[in-house]
Parts: sequence; structure tokens; C-alpha cells
Amino acid sequence: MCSVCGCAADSARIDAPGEAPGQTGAHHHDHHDHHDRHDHHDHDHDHDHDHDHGGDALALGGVHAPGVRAERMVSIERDILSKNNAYAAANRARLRAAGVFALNLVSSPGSGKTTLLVRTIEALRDRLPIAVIEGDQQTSNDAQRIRATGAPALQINTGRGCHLDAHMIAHALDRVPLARGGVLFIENVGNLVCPASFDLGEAHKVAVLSTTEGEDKPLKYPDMFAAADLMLLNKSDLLPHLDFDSAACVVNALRVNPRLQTMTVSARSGEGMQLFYDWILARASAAAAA
Ligand SMILES: Nc1nc2c(ncn2[C@@H]2O[C@H](COP(=O)(O)OP(=O)(O)OP(=O)(O)O)[C@@H](O)[C@H]2O)c(=O)[nH]1
Ligand SMILES: [Mg+2]
Repeated sequence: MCSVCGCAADSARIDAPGEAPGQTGAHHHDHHDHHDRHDHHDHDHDHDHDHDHGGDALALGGVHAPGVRAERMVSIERDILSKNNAYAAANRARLRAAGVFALNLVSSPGSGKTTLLVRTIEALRDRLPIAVIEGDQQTSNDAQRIRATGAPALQINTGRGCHLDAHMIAHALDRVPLARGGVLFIENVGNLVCPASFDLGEAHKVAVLSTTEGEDKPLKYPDMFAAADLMLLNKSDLLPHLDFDSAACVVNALRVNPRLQTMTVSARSGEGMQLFYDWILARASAAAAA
């Protein structure tokens, strides 16, 4: 199991069309007993953000093993993240050399990542090459939805793992087409916590939050919004039916990360999506020229 979050990312596998399912994506975590985990996350980003532990929330230290054992767990976690960061740096260098602009879409399950990708691919596929890496615990449903657009998609199943990591992406990069001037979308496993800690080598994390989730989510799950450069507030078409306060949500997100860009969109109606397309096109063209 992954000692950072306790998930079993070691059970990951990559399935691609034409290949026998279940091929293992090698994944080098140090493993230890699940009961040894604790909640000390060593974040791999430098952003200052406002952890508001105020109110009547009780800050618990988690279930720590005492003394030397607890220290060892902290050191294992650091080791995992530092190994991940080394793979991420190599992925980033490889993508930069290839002139490919890579985005890591992160969110809770069901916020609309795949729907956003399908719509984006349909809008941009005549403008630039697009490839997708899909991360889910099980099924190839999302990769199939992407392939229906004509774009190449590789599915990574993480098994019991709750996030993609940079080593999985390194393997996947061997097998997705990387064309200069193109875009690589990486859809992470739906989880608003652990993917924040794992750099994959992307240019930007894009946090997708949908209007049905509540405007307090950036405050409750600050690491994800601190790690992201762009927040897409999706499902705006549902706003007339909800009491969701979009302005308050954006204020909450900016409180966590003052440099976060935000866009309100609907992957269903297409509202606001042109801004996202323009954001991608400008950056993909800069990545191709670099
Ligand atoms: N009304 C509305 N529904 C949406 C929108 N975007 C996505 N949905 C719906 O939300 C549900 C989940 O969408 P997905 O695209 O599968 O979400 P996801 O984030 O990829 O989900 P996971 O991969 O399971 O984490 C589906 O029923 C979509 O049709 C939107 O903008 N408006
Ligand atoms: Mg999806």
C-alpha cells in the first residue's frame, strides 16, 4: 500500500486496445502495513495557503505509531513523494522536449471531467493533436468514451489505488502519441484529496468542481485547490435549480489560492467553454514553440 494515503496503488495496471488486459504498470512504492499510516502529508507544492482550522473542528493527529516507528513512517512518505517527484521531473522534461502541453484534471468523482474532455476534444480536434490518459480504479469506460471521439486514449486502472502517480504516467507516455503542438489530457482518479500530492509532470493541474458539490469544497479540501492553476466550475446549467452560490465558491477558492484562475462552464450546454478552449490553445502553442 501507498504509505502517503494508505491506498494500494501497487495494484495498478495499464490496459490499451489491442493489448491483453492486466499488464502491470510497474509501480515502486515502499509498502508497509496499512495500520501504520498516519495523516502527515508532505505536500510537494510551495503555495502559501490559508488552512482555516477555526470553528469547532477538532484537529486530531491521526493514529500515529509511537516514537521511532512514527518517524520512520514520515521518512517513508518523504521517500515516496521524492521518488514520485523524480519521475515527474523526467516526465515534464520529456513532454517539454516533445512540445506537448499536458494537463492533469483532478476532482471528486462525477464532477464532469470526462464529459468536459469529450466536449473539448470535439471542439479542438481539428485544431491540434490530442491524446488522453484515463485514470480510474476499475473499468475502461472513460477511455471508451474518449475513443468514441476519435482521440487516442489509454486507460490506467489503479485497483485499490486512489490516485495516479508519475511512474504510471512514465509508462503511459511510452504508449500514447505525443505530437509537437499537441495536448495530453490526464484524467486523474476521482478523489479530491490524494491526487493533490502527486505531481505527474503536467504543466498545470486543473481542478474541476461542480455546482452540486457545495461552495465550501475549496475550504474543506484546500490542498487540491492550492495545487491547481485553474478551477473549472462545471454544471453551470444546473444553477437555476440549486442554491449554490458561485461567487462565494470563487471567493473560497481564491482564499485558498489567490493566483487560481477560475472559469464557470457547462460541459453539457457548452456555456463558458470557449474561454477554456482559448486558454488551452494559447498554452499549447507556447509549449510547441519552447
Ligand atoms: N447537468 C450537467 N451534467 C453534467 C455536466 N458535466 C457532466 N455531467 C454529468 O455528470 C455525470 C458525471 O460526469 P462524468 O464526466 O462521468 O464525471 P467524471 O468527473 O469524469 O467522473 P469520474 O471519472 O467517475 O470521476 C454524468 O452523468 C454527466 O452527464 C454538466 O455540465 N451539466
Ligand atoms: Mg471520468
